[in-house]
Amino acid sequence: MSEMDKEIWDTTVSKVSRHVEQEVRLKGWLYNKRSSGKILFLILRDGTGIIQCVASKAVLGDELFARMDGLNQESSLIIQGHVRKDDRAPGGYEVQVTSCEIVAEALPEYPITLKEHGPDFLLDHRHLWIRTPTQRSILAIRSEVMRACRDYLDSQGFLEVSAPILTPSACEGTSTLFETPYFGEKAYLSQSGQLYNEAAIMALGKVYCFGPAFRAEKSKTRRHLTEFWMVEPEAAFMTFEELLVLEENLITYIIDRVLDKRSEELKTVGRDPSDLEGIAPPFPRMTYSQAVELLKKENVEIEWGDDFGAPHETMLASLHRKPLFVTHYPAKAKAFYMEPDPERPETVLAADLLAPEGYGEIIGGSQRISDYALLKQRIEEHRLPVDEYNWYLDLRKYGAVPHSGFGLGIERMVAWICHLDHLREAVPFPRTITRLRP
Ligand code: NSS
Repeated sequence: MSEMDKEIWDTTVSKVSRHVEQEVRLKGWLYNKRSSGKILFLILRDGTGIIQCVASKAVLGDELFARMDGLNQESSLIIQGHVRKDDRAPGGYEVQVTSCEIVAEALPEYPITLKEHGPDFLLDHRHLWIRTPTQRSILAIRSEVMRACRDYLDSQGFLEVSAPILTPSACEGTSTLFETPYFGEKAYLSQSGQLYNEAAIMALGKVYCFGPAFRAEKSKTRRHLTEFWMVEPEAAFMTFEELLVLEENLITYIIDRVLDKRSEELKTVGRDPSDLEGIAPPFPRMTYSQAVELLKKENVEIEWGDDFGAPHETMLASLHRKPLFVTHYPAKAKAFYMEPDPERPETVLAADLLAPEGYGEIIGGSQRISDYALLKQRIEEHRLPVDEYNWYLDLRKYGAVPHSGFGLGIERMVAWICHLDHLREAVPFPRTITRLRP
């Protein structure tokens, strides 16, 4: 069988436009159906899209037609038929069924119906809910975002390294650590691969890790998961200024990729692409001190030295259509490893990137301390066990260099792109303080 024949024989809904007036075979699930007694309209979904298949009693025969007519939603099918362009059909194409195989008949009363369900019901049925067009589209966009991260960083000469998940120490503060017994001692689920990336750049130059991160976030917010995915690039000799440029370029690349490859999915989730067009460097910037001034002018309660909460971020980011960099945070509001600003050492060379439309921080990044004595002092000030950080301090003993990196939260990025109300729809199986199942 030639490649072309094979593609026709095992095509997908997303590719039917290439096979107009040809016979194809589609494998999928029954999403909906209607019957006129002699004609059946079967709506088939196959993971790549949805298409209407028209089956007549004359072609299928009485017995198969009756069985098909009685099928429940979600029954699995292999349908063979002729592709026709039809502007009236949803999606613009339909299939005239020539034969049909029922793979498995679904039980009646599929729990997810077209009527409104509450969020808890849907989340309890997340294993089925992901089949619906909107959820499927969000997950397809998520996959595109993740691939875009890898493609962009690979194209810039970064190498992917795998950071450990089981770790003996904290990267982002001890209050959100997940503890687990580890053969007679305690281990923690990784909050970030950053510290290991810092070791890896001294071997490989430019690296990124990409994996799940865990935070026992005690607060119940729309923006926090206890398990989320993060891509974390890190590069030796990269300055703070270069870091911000890398962030802008990565975000722009991701947005362009989704606009290019996932326009159908954006439509399905109800996102107007023009909201995202025009997201291009340079992104606006403001220092933390300028941001505090601005917030005070708007009568928002904040004191210099406080970290921003969701309302602060939302207000600041609403000033622009593009994401906003807030830079030079007070050292005491941030993690232990951040390089002080030589001009104003009570602040650090750190930047958060705040997405517009109330999505808040999507990236946290900084230049890292490269001086041994200062880093040790910061570890002590943060009351972290120095012994566990000796290997990390070693990196400052043997050829320290200025270096920088950041972490982009995948669910925050997807939530912004898809205009979601809550991060839990941006991940296949969300984990929050109140949800471990399914
Ligand atoms: O805590 S961060 O701001 N920074 C770090 O973890 C650095 N160690 C990363 C690095 O420089 N290599 O988290 C980075 C991003 C943040 O901007 C969010 O987009 C996301 O990770 N993030 C989260 N997403 C979902 N849920 C929770 N709880 C969460 N925490 C951070």
